[in-house]
Amino acid sequence: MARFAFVLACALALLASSVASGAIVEHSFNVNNLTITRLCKEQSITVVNGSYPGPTIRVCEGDTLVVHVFNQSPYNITIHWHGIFQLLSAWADGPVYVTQCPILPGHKYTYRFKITGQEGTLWWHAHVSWLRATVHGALIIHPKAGRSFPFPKPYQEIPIILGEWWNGNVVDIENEGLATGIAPNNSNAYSINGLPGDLYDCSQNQTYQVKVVKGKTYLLRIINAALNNQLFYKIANHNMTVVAIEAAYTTPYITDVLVVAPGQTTDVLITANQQTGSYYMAATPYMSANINFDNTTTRGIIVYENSTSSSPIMPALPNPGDTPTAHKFNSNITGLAGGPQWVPVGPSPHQRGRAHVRDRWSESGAVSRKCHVSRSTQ
Ligand SMILES: *[C@@H]1O[C@H](CO)[C@@H](O)[C@H](O)[C@H]1NC(C)=O
Ligand SMILES: *[C@@H]1O[C@H](CO)[C@@H](O)[C@H](O)[C@H]1NC(C)=O
Ligand SMILES: *[C@@H]1O[C@H](CO)[C@@H](O)[C@H](O)[C@H]1NC(C)=O
Ligand SMILES: *[C@@H]1O[C@H](CO)[C@@H](O)[C@H](O)[C@H]1NC(C)=O
Ligand SMILES: *[C@@H]1O[C@H](CO)[C@@H](O)[C@H](O)[C@H]1NC(C)=O
Ligand SMILES: *[C@@H]1O[C@H](CO)[C@@H](O)[C@H](O)[C@H]1NC(C)=O
Ligand SMILES: *[C@@H]1O[C@H](CO)[C@@H](O)[C@H](O)[C@H]1NC(C)=O
Ligand SMILES: *[C@@H]1O[C@H](CO)[C@@H](O)[C@H](O)[C@H]1NC(C)=O
Ligand SMILES: CC(=O)N[C@H]1CO[C@H](CO)[C@@H](O)[C@@H]1O
Repeated sequence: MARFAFVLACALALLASSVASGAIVEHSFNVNNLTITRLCKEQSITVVNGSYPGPTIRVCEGDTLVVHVFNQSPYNITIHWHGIFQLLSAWADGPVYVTQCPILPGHKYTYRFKITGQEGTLWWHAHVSWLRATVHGALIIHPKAGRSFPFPKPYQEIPIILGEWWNGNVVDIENEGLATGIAPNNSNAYSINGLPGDLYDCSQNQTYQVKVVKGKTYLLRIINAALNNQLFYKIANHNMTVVAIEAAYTTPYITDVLVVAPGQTTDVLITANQQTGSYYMAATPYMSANINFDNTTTRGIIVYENSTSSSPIMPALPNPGDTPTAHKFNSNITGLAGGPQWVPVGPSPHQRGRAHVRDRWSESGAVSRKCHVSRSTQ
């Protein structure tokens, strides 16, 4: 239903404006507390609009996105539009103390920027402290009306947000790490669309499930919203065809495993072409360094329509240190030369590989907390 509504909205935008100018898509975000139970424990987390993950934003390439952020949380907040080029709108990018002062508790701020030259999946997240652990959501950019994907139209699109969960307040956990100089506490779980899945305590009923129809092809929009770890992602018995990363189309690449670094996105097509039944999708870390990390596994279930199976098939996952698998995947991804929004960069498509891996601290705010911009801008 949502998908059809969205297609309609794109068509209306086409009627209402010229093809070139795009529509204005306007939303409000209320940043507030949510009391939630995970891993046997009730705790208060910071989210947008009372949901974890937060709302999915959908635009068409060429649209202008306007988001009014009302900070009803006890924390300083900014929102970063991860991966958006921000052409001529750098001040809307969101990293705290880099492009703006924080939105103080009780204050509001409006982000306004045009999205051009990008199609696919990105995401938005808080860019203050570790709050992005729970303040995040998908940002989906469709081709503008009259244009199509450079691959067959999928039956349905399914956002898959991989998250990282702490038993405890993430701001306190970060501050504890900064104060002691010792690595902050590891996370206690990973999650799929906010649910840790049945390998964790008290989480049997918190396992993400999605229904598919045999014979249909689905576009999974996979986002690694974890803070610290690259993740392997697999679906039992199903290959995936990678068609985009970071809102840029790729040469279609068939694989049975993905590696997605924190902050990165990968769009894949899967066809429900196996026996009617149920199949686990699972994410587990890829970690080549010899350090202590959260080595747990999150999983969700793909259920074929009319399946009567009560024991889903589990994929065999790579070991955390499986660098050959990670390298094979990363080194095989190339841009879709000549495809929509393609811009030749550098001497060869192979040099347009995946972006560098974000380092543990790069977004956590080891920066000055002084702000010289007048409060009236907030
Ligand atoms: C967030 O919640 C507000 C208040 O209920 C609502 O007006 C707004 O449409 C919601 N935003 C999104 C993106 O769903
Ligand atoms: C929101 O959560 C924070 C952190 O747990 C807590 O300090 C604050 O009192 C909560 N505020 C409300 C209004 O519940
Ligand atoms: C970090 O983990 C330790 C050991 O489990 C725990 O005692 C401490 O409360 C945790 N810190 C925070 C801020 O939750
Ligand atoms: C899970 O759901 C079932 C059925 O609704 C219920 O009987 C069971 O107690 C729940 N388990 C947990 C751990 O919440
Ligand atoms: C997955 O792709 C590989 C290589 O193209 C192929 O050998 C294999 O049969 C495929 N597996 C499934 C389940 O489609
Ligand atoms: C995860 O790490 C712990 C502690 O290092 C270890 O005991 C455990 O076997 C590891 N689990 C997996 C699945 O690798
Ligand atoms: C599922 O079962 C219903 C009722 O028997 C049937 O109409 C439908 O076509 C089946 N779906 C698939 C994908 O086989
Ligand atoms: C929130 O931002 C203001 C303005 O930069 C700053 O003075 C204050 O220390 C910040 N609060 C926290 C808890 O970082
Ligand atoms: C299909 C393809 O491009 N395969 C390449 C994947 O990467 C490895 C190196 O890691 C190459 O050997 C393969 O040819």
